[in-house]
Amino acid sequence: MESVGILRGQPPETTAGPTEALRPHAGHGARVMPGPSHRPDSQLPPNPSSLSRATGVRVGVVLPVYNESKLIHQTFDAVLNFAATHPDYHFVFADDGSRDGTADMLRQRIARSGTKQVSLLAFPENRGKGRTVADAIFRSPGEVVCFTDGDLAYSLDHLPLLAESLERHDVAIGSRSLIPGPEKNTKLARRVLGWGFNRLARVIVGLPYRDTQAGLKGFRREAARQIFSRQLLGDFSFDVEAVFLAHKLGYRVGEIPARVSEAHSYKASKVNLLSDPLKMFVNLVRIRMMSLRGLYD
Ligand SMILES: Nc1nc2c(ncn2[C@@H]2O[C@H](COP(=O)(O)OP(=O)(O)O)[C@@H](O)[C@H]2O)c(=O)[nH]1
Ligand SMILES: [Mg+2]
Repeated sequence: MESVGILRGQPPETTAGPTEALRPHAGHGARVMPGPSHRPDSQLPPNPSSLSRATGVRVGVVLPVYNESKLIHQTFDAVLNFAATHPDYHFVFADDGSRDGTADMLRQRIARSGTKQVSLLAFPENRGKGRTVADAIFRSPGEVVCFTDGDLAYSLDHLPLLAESLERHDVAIGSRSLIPGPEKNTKLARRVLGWGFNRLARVIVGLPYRDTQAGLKGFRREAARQIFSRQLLGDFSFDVEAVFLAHKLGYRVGEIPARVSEAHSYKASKVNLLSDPLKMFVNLVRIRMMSLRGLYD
């Protein structure tokens, strides 16, 4: 399968501009996400499409990271180990303005390791996880493109399962609900909020899935292009919006069990348990309204 740039007839570059050009809705006036104002400092090859063909990248993996300096060496070691036994995978770390040196650490590790299987896409300012993941997906090589949280909340062993599901589906999403209760490694408050949110997602935007929010998802390339070119919301609402778009566009969506690692349950989250659920509720209503107004068409 060809990559985004080839399909659109425009070679993707490592600057933010051309990515926006791939988005049919960019000049729509309804875009909620702020437009890119900076060139990313990127070590990605200039043309991910040619990389995909030249090196036979089958699975591209985007790892969003923000202020993860405490964990980044551990994550990088795990990625290098995985890459060594999976030569058809390519990883893109996606950082936007970490203030704790995460991007510098990654830059050094990539240079020192000499690996061709890991790249860094670093924006100078924080723009939110959703927007950064979407931009990295557009630039990532691979017949299929996945993203998974850069703090390795889900072990890399999940990736082959996602890729396998993408042989049968256009989109595959990780679901913590498919893991039995006691093994979920998620705090009770998050589980209750997650349950409530997914019920609301069912009622407000008609999604039949029990977990839209796990940071573990994969897409066939054309599905990724169709979905991420329509995205209007950044931040943590981008997950449910991506699943909503997959559903609305009629793509086959598969679910795989997503097991949160035990270590992750002790880690501080960037999700605010008071303000974020409220924002996400408002965003569900916005998704519904924007869909009714035809802004996703
Ligand atoms: N690039 C980028 N990554 C982010 C941002 N916010 C969170 N992340 C990353 O997204 C992943 C999930 O965030 P986290 O705070 O761990 O959320 P939680 O596990 O759901 O509590 C982690 O790897 C974070 O480093 C952001 O603004 N930009
Ligand atoms: Mg996390």
